[in-house]
Amino acid sequence: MADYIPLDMDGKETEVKDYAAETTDLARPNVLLIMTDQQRADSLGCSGHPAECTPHIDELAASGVRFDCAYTTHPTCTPSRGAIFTGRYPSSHGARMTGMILPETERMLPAILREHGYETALFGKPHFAPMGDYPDCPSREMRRLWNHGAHPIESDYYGFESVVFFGGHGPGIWGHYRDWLRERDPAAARAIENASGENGYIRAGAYEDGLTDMFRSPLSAELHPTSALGEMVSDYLRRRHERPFFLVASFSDPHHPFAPPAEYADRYDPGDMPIPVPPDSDGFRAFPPHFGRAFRGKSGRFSGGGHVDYSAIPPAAMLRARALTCGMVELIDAAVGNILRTLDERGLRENTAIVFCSDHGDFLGDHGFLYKGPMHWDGLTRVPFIWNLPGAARAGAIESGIASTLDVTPTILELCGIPPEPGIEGVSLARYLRGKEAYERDEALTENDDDYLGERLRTLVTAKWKITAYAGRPWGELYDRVNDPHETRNLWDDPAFRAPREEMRVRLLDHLMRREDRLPVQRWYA
Ligand SMILES: [Ca+2]
Repeated sequence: MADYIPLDMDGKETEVKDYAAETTDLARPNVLLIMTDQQRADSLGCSGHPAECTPHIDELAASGVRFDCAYTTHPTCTPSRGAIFTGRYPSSHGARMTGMILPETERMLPAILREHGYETALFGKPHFAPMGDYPDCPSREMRRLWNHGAHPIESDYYGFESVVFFGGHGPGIWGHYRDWLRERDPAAARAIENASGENGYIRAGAYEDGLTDMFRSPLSAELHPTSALGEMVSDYLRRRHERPFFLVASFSDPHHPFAPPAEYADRYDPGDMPIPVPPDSDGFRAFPPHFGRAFRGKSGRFSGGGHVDYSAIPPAAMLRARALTCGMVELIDAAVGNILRTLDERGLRENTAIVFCSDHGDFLGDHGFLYKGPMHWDGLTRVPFIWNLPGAARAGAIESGIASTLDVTPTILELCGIPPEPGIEGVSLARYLRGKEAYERDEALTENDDDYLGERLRTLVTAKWKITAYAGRPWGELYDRVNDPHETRNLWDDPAFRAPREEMRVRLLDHLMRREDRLPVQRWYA
């Protein structure tokens, strides 16, 4: 790849940088990527959540840069995670929706870093392949294999030299966590194994107003997978490392079930939670047809939550889901605090770049929905995104420009002094983070191929507008983000907004064409 000069989105040769010189202030940094699953951007104290349950993550933001308008590339696990670890949109890396295997031919960030001398380790949930027990699926993450004693992932998984694997959600998580639990508390491990139900969920202590996936975890905070992950990552940091590390801590929470340990479950009063955006009073008639059908539980199926009749969920249960989520987020924050303390104790903080993000959000009651789906409102598509670089010029900054988790891979490569790979579609934030460049990104794309529903949608967000176009459909969505921040009025068919709709449609088309996959690379003229 040495002779390769990458092209930017406009097809121009990018500036050839002196990467060695760029990294002198942070030579060969360690990188710690902390990820969560299905966590909203507004769930943090530093982003304005009134519960203020995230003091440690807030500290990362206070001494780093928090992107206040960061968007996911896809609102479900595997496509979004694939984009975070390749810098390529789901339509380019190939895992277009969850339930697919991320192609192993993709150039993954850990593999590139490993080639450049990094030690690469992942703790927690990868979800690069399906986790369900599909008989014909060769996935190494599937529950049945692990629960029958196999350990199909130990090392060499998508460029990670070592993997401590957690599969699934809730207290019934499988993988190496089960081994840890068996050793730590054999009776608790047996109880989990005997009670595991569909999807590995264990239901215990359900709330009277709740859905079946709102309950108190039967595990104590100390034995909960979130705490276990914090402890395992801290143990890793205490070990001696001969090489710089790329370490991923990937929490399975606050993804549903809404099931924090008992002592965290009742800590937040549902009555104190921010009130969700109400469902459309007109039955979603001004929205694409699947919105109203999905709300009434009549959509058949879609990726994320197509099985639920949302119209039957009482508002009190939505507030309960929010309060339980606060409990899960607080436990994540405690685990992050554990990891940060260990970094400090080991003297690693001054040479470790830290990133905090989530793969996507959760409606959590907004517009009457829970979980996720092909409705790209902000609760789902906007994510926490914090960069904390030692000695960085912008400590404490809040960047309100549009950001994308597509930029994780190119940014980490540049921070580590490694040239960009062909095919990367994100842009590096490294120079911005170091205070050497102004912030430039002004739009972000969220893709969604929902094969269950037969919808292919693409959303482009700018400071002023959000547009969603549907392949082969006459309908779409247009929201005025400034005057309608809760996205309650779809302006797509409003004649008064025809001009901005067409401008945004052209801008979306231009973005799609400029970022279309550039692989394979042209090597010669003919
Ligand atoms: Ca997810």
